Amino acid sequence: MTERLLDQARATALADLKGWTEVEGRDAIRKEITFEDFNQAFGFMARVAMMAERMNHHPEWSNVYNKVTVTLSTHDIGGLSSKDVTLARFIDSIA
Ligand code: H2B
Repeated sequence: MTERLLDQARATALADLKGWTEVEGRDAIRKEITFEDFNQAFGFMARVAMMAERMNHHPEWSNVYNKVTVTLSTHDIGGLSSKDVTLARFIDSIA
């Protein structure tokens, strides 16, 4: 069972993630990433999509030309879990 990140564990995990902000009104984190062009943005999305399938953990996201906005939250538990942190770290490693 995936557990919600709370208190100190949550604060520590979020402190390590650069550029991610907490979403107002729900337990989720968000980042807007800017690429050189649409091709770079879509290539990034394809790599994240494959990881998301492997993890069975999927982002909420949108794309406008060279920008991708990613929101991460664990729907099954209605909040942040270690899966969101893992996916955020992967995203930062390839963005
Ligand atoms: N993605 C995210 N972000 N949160 C979830 O709780 C989740 C998911 N659950 N992808 C998975 C799929 C679940 O709905 C399926 C049935 O395994």
